[in-house]
Amino acid sequence: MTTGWSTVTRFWPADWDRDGRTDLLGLQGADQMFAWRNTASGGVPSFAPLANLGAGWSSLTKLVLGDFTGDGKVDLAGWTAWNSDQLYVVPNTSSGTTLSRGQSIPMSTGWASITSYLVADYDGDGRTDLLGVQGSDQMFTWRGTHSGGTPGFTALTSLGTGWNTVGHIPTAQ
Ligand SMILES: [Ca+2]
Ligand SMILES: [Ca+2]
Repeated sequence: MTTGWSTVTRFWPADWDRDGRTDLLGLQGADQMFAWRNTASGGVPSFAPLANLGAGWSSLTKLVLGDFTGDGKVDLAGWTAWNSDQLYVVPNTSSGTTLSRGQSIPMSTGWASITSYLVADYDGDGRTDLLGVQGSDQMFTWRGTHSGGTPGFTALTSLGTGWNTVGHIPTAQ
């Protein structure tokens, strides 16, 4: 495929333009996000030149992917790495073959004590929820309540303690 990947520190597969083909998102260093649109055809893999999704990503930790706005396009979420513990949603604003992201949208606070979390539609209503482990033992859920393209989550609900006895839950560390 392409060269120039030695500066990419982390990357994620995600269909960022929602065309049914898996694209790549990658952090260059800690701060700059790029996206490579999948242009595969006829069984031959290929990628478009990188698109710039902006800087400032080092301020967010524990990035996860999910459709948090309800438009069918996968978004990013993470919480501030220092000086506060606020969850942000970074909406996917891509249109056609142009990859882009919108301004980060602040959600709830209180995330500093969450050690790992995952994305799932836990209540089966079609909206993406979050599940997180506080410390190693207590699990919480935040139900997704997005409406009209605006992301939202309920206050947390406890799923009880004893989760430190359960291994291998796939979460964002
Ligand atoms: Ca795609
Ligand atoms: Ca979305």
